Parts: sequence; structure tokens; C-alpha cells
Amino acid sequence: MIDQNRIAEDNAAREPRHRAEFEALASLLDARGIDVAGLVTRAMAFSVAIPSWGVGTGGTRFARFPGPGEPRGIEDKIDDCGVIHALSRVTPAVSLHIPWDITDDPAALIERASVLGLGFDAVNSNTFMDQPDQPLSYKFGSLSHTDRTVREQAIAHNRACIEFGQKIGSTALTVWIGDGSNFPGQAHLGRAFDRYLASMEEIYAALPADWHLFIEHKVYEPAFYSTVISDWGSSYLAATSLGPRAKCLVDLGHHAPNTNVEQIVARLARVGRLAGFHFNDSKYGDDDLDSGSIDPYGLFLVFNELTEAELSGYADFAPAYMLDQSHNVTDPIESLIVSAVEVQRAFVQNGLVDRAALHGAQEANDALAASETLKAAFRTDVGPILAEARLRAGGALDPVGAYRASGYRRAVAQRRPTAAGGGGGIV
Ligand SMILES: [Mn+2]
Repeated sequence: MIDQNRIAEDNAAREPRHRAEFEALASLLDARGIDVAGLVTRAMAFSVAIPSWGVGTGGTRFARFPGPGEPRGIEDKIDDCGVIHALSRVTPAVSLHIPWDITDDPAALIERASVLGLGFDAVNSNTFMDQPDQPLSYKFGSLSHTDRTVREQAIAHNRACIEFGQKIGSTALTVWIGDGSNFPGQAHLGRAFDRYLASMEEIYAALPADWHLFIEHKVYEPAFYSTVISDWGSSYLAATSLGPRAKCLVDLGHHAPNTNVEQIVARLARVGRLAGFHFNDSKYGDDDLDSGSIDPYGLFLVFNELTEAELSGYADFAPAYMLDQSHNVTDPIESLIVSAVEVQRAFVQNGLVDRAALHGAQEANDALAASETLKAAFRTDVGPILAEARLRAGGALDPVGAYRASGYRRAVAQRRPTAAGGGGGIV
């Protein structure tokens, strides 16, 4: 693991420069009437969950090129998540994928996680692929399958996810299905949605009183002609039909190109149905690239809407934040650290927006002033604020630098055998 003394040593070497940068930014912000201390507090209050599958090297549908020291199971994944949190101090929860992460000793899992300062976020069901011991196939769908027995198997799996989630302290189930069709006419679009709803009603009925059901939509892939829950409209229809504890989860990569995602966020927040996010970035489709690596302004604009929603005092507004990325060419730990910090950056930058000026410009139809008000916040480098928040929480001023210096990857590569490469696969 990452030695706390080592982090302190690394910080000591970097602190004089950090202090100078932080003071410079503080006086710059002071001149703009912005209190830097409030922004450090804002940064420290933020957190984003790590998906357990994110710490393994991802792949494409063509191939997977494994990296050294990949996690062998849930224990190793928890350790890697612990490293990310120790350095970034912004990722205190892990989101598990069932059945990949299931264990017959949940108490030991909780203990291992809590030692590292970690808890558990939403559990994710998996009916988009077949498991080795599974009697019926999901080749032609799961919760919306034409065959009742397949649907029942998928419902039972989701119920099992809830039961496992209860043992580790989760309070939400995220359901994403790959159900859909590849050919016009292959599926009855209306009946497929009806069957999905009927299945989800049974899952919703199994939710403990303090749980939420997160519905994740995706425009296409694996289905290429139609997808049962393809967009936020379908997700919203399902959520409202199921009940108040069903909400719509926004994965930033799951929309058609050029979709105004921040507007979807504003709509869902307005009606109390925004479950939360799977953060990632993309250039073309569901690329699952690192958050903020392609369009950091888009990420900033999502947080602008979230900040507005918070200020509006909408009922039932408590979005869950999680990363959902696939790391094909980087060390997943490094990518997740950088991504978590990028999401935190977008959140903190929105604390800089002159809301009175923005709202005034909106009311006056001054488009340019409104745009420039947002840009003024986006262009401000809040890096020293994020570093200060990490420092105060016991993290690293330069988390990737400290991680590389720690030799963690080399050390785990010694005891974790090289994983198999070859064929495609998302994780
Ligand atoms: Mn996702």
C-alpha cells in the first residue's frame, strides 16, 4: 500500500512551490471578491465513487492488452481503490459489479475497505453477458427477453444484487441492460418496453425502504438498431412508471453525438429524477475515455447545471457521482486519480461563477456577458485549491507523481501474475 510517511515526504518537497502558487491564487481571487477558503472547503466536501471494474485494464471489442499487476479479484481491486483514495482523497467509495465482485465473506470485504477509508456505493447488476454457470442465455435480451424464464432469471439476479448490496451497506442498484435489436423488425419495440417495465416492477418491489433504483440508458451498443432504454426519455418514462425511488442515471458517453447533456441534467434535476452520473469522456461514441480529457468545458457545464439545481432547492436532489471509464493505454490507477481530480475541478470551478452576474445577463438577454461569466470561472486554474484540499485531507500534492515514486505498480506486479490478453472485452 501507499505509505503515509512517503506521501508526507513527497509533499514536503513540493510544499514551498505549492504554498507560493496557492497564495498567488488566493490574492487573485480576493481581488475578484472570492473567498479562497470557501473553495477549499467546497473541494474537500466533494467525492466521486470508483467503479471496481475501472482498476483493471480495459479493452475494445477487438483486443485487450493487459498491464502489469492487474487486480486478480475484489480484494486486489479494493487495494487499488485504496491507493487512489489515499493519494487523491476524493474517492471514498467503491461501486461493485455483480457477479464479478461477489464474495461469500462480505464482512471481510467491509473490513478490508474500511481500513483504507473506503465504503460502498451503488451495486451494479450484469445481465448483458452470460456467466459460466448460467442456465439461460442473454443473447437475445434479459429483462425484456421474449421468454419469461429468461426474464425471471434476470429479475432473480437483480434481487440477488440487492441482497448482496445490503450486506455491504449499499443503498442503490444501478441497472443497465444491453437489450435491443440489430435489425428493423427483429423486436416489437412497444412490447419489448412493456416486458422491461414488468420486470423492473418486480425489482423495484424488492428494494429495501431506503434504497433507490438507478436506470442507466445508452443510445446504442451492444444493440445497433434499437435499444430498449436508449435515451433519457425512455429512462424517465420507466422511472415515473415505477415509482419515486426510481431515477435516471446519466452516463456522459451514452448519448447520440452532439447531444446537449447538460440540458438533460437540468431537466432531470428539475423533476427530482436525477440519479447521478457515470463520468467519462468521449470523442465519437461511448469511448469511455478519462473524464475531462476531451471536453473539459462540457464537464464544467454539467456542473454548472448541478450548481443551479442545488441553488434552486429542487426536491429530491442528491445525485450520486461515479466514474465509469475504460483504460486501455494508461495505468488505470493513474487515469482514475486524474479523472477524479478533473471531476472535482469542474465542481470547484463552478463555485467561482458569479451567479448574480450570470442570472442578470440571462434576464437581460445578454448572451455574450452570460457566456463570458461562465468562461471566467472555467479559465481560472483552481489546481492549487485542489492540491490544498488534498494536503489538508492527508493526500498528495501531486498524486500521480507520488504514485509513480511509490513503486506500487512494480510491487503488485511481483505478486499478481500477468492477466491473459487476447480477445475483446470491456474490462
Ligand atoms: Mn455507465
